[in-house]
Amino acid sequence: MASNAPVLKRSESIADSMPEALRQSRYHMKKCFAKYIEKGKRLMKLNHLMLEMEQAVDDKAERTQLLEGLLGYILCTTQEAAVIPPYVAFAIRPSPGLWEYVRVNANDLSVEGLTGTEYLKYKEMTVDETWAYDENALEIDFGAMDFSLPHLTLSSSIGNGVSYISKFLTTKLNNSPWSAQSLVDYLLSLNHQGENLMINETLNTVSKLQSALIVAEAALSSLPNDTPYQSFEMRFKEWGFEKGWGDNAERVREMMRSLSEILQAPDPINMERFFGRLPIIFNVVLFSVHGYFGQSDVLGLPDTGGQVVYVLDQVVAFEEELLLRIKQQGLNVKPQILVVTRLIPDAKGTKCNVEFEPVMNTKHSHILRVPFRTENGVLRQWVSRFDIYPYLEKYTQDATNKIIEIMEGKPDLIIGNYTDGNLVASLMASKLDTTLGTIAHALEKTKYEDSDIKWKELDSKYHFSCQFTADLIAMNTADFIITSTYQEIAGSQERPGQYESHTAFTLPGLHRVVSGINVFDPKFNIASPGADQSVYFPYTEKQKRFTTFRPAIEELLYSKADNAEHIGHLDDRKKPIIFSMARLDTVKNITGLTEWYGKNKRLRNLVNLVIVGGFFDPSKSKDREEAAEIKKMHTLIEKYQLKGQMRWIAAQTDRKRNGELYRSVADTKGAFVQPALYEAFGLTVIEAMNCGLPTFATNQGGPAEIIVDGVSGFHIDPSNGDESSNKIADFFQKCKEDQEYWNRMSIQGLQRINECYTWKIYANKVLNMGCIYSFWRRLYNAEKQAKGRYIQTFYNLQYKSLVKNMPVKMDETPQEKPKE
Ligand code: UDP
Ligand code: LCN
Repeated sequence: MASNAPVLKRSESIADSMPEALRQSRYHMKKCFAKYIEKGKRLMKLNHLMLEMEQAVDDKAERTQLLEGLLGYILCTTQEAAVIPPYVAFAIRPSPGLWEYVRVNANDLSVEGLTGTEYLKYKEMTVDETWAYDENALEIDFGAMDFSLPHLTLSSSIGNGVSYISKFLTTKLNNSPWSAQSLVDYLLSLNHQGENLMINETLNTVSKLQSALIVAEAALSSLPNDTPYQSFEMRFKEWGFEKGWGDNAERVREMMRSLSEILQAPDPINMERFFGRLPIIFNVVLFSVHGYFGQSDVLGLPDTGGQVVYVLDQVVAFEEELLLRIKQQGLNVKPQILVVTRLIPDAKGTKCNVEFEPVMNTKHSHILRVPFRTENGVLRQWVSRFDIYPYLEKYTQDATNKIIEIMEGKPDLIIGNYTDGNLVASLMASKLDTTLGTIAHALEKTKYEDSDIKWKELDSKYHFSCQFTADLIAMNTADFIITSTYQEIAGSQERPGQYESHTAFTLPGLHRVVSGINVFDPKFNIASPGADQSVYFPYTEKQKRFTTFRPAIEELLYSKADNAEHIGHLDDRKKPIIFSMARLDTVKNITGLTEWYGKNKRLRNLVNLVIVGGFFDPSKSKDREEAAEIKKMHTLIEKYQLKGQMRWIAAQTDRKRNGELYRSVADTKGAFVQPALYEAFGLTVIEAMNCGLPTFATNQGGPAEIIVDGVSGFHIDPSNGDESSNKIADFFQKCKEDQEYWNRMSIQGLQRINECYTWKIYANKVLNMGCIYSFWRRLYNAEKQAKGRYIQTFYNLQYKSLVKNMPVKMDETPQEKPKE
C-alpha cells in the first residue's frame, strides 16, 4: 500500500466508501471490472486482482494515482474475490481479525455490503452452484452460542486472554456481590484427593471470609516471615482456613492480603497473581497422539518434528514450575504429568511400543502409550496424521480409562496438541468436566491454498473434511488456546492468521462455517516455547561443549565420500557454512533454499551450504510429500552442479549432537537459514539463535515475530528467492568488511531469546492460564454447557459420519500384550 494512502475513517465501512472510490476513477474501473468478469466465474487472489488491474489500466502514472487512493487501499487489503458475473464479491481485511464483504456490479459499479454468509455463498458458486443456492445447506455457527460472553475489541489485544479476563473479573467482582460469592464457592471447591484446600465450610460467605481474613492477618503480623505454616496450621483451621495459602507466614500473609484486597476492591494485576498462586493444578495430561513419539531415534521420522521436541521440553518445564508452586503453597503433594501418545507395535527400532516410560530429566512425569484398537485388534503400524481419524474415539475411551487408573482420579488440566491430540483431549475433557487447553502447532488449513473450497479434490489424500471439523470441535471446546505467536492467531497486516482462517469458510456440499472461531475470544493466549538450554547453548561456552561429538561432526561436515548419511562435499572448508535443518515437507522449502543457493553465484562464492533433512532414496519414503522433495533435491544438485559446495545430510535424531552441529556451524562464522513457505513457530530458529548462530528466517509465520529484522537476525521472503539469497550474500559480504558484525548479530540474537523465548517463561504463563480459566469456566458454566450440547451434536452428526467414510487399515493382528 502506498505510504500516503488515505485510510478509512474508523466509522466508515468499505461498503460506504467504495462507491466514491470507484467514482473517482470510473473510466479505469469499468475497464478493470470488465477484465475481472471476462473469464467467467472464478476465485481470485490479491496478486491476480493486481495483475489484471495493471493490464486494464496500462498507463503507469494513472495506475500509481489509482493505487495511492482509497481504491488502492481497498484492493491492497483484499484477501480474495469471488467472481460471479456481473458481480465481483470481495473479502476485505482492513486489519487483523476484522473482515468486511462487499460486492461490486461490474456493469454499473454499484456497491453493496454483504454478510459473511452471503460472501461464502458467492465463493461456493465458483465451484458448486446447487449447494450455494440450497436454502437448507448446513450452516455452522459457533458464534450464536457465544453471544452472552465477553470479547476483546482491539486487534492489538488479541492473544492477551489472561490479562483481559483478569480485568473483566475485576469489573465483575466490583459490580456484583454474586460474583464475589462465586469466588468463595470456587475456593470452597478446591481440594486435593478429597482433602479441602484454602477454606472450609466455616467460611462459606463473603462476609465470613472477609472477617476471618482480618483476624488471620492480624495473627500473622506478629509472626516472623519464615515461620512454617505447620506451626499455626491448627489455629487457622479452627477459623476455617485449610492448607494451600503458603509454606510460611510471609507467603500466607501475602496471599491473604491479596484475597482481602480482591474482595474489597479488586485490581487486575492482583487478580492474575492470586489465581496463579492458588493450588488448582497437580495432575496434568498432555496429548500428542500421532507417532512416532519417543525420547530418542524418532526425530526425522514422518510426522515427528517439532511437536515431539516441544512436548518433551514442555513436560520438564511444567514439572519444575509445579514443584516450585506446590512447595510455595505449603503442600506435600507430588504432581503427576502424563504425556499420552499412541503405542505403535511396529516401532521401527524406537521405543514407541513401550507402554509406560519415565520422561528424562523429570521425577514424576511419564509417557503413557495406548494403542489404536479396532474390531480386529491392535493396529500395528504407524498411521499418517492425515489418516488417523477413524481410531480416535475408541482411543479416547481406552486412554481415559488408563489415565484415571494411573492418576487414581481425574486430571486437573488436559492439554491437547495438534488436531488429533486436541480432539481426543476435548472428548476427554468434556466427559470428565476438566479444564482444557489446546495447542495447534500447525493448523493444516492455511498450509494448502483454497483447502476449504477445494476440499473434495484434496479429501482422499488429506481428509481435510475430518481435520477441519475436528479442529473446530477442539477450538470451541477449549477453555483456553495456547499459541506460540500473535501471527498464529491473527496473522499480520497482510496475511490472516491460522486461527483467523477458521472464522468463516466453506466446504461446499458438506457445511458452511459462518462462525467457526472468533479471534477476539479471550480464550486466546500467547506463550512461546523455548529451546532446551542444556542442549542449545552458545558456541562461546567452550567448557560446556560436547567435545565427544567433534570427530563425528568433522566427518559429517567435511569427509569427501558419499555414504548413507551424507552426499555432496565441501571443497573449500575455509568458507562459512549456511545451514538448514528440517523435515523434507514442501512447506519447509528446503529445496527452495537449495535452488536459491544454486542460482546465486555471489552467495556460492562466499559460503558453503549444508542441509540436514530427509534421506536420499525417495522410494523408501512412506510420506507422499517427502518422496517428491527428495527427488527434487537430487534434480537441483545435478542441475546446479552443487557437489563440492553443498553437503546434504540425512535427518538427524540425536539432539545433543545437533546442538553441537549448530555450534560447529557458528565456529565457521556461518548462519542458519529457515526458508519455509510458512512456519507456525519454528523451533530450529530459536535453537540456532540459542547457539549464537545468526539466523535468517522466513517472514511468513512465527519467525517474523521471533526475529526483529536486522537486529536479532534477518527476515527473508520465501516467495522472492533472489532477494533472499542476495540478503544472505550481503550479510556475508559485510562480515568480511566488518569483523565485528557477525559477533554483534550473534549476541543480539541471544539477547532476544533470553528476553522472550525460554521454557521458564512459558511454563509460568501456561500454568497461570490453567488456574484462571478453571474459575472462568465455572463462572460461565451455563453458557459452556449449552455450547457443549451444540458441539456434541456437530461431533455426532457430522464428524462421525465423515469418519465412517474413511478407510481403516486392515493388516491388524489380534491384541498383543504391550512391552512393560
Ligand atoms: N529436527 C531434528 N532432526 C532433523 C530435523 C529436525 O532433530 O533431521 C528437530 C529440530 O532440531 C527441531 C524439530 O526437529 O527441534 C523441528 O521443529 P520445527 O519447529 O523447526 O519444525 P516442525 O518439524 O515442527 O514443523
Ligand atoms: C510444528 C511446527 O510446524 C512448528 O512451526 C513448531 O515450531 C513446532 O510444531 C513446535 O511448536
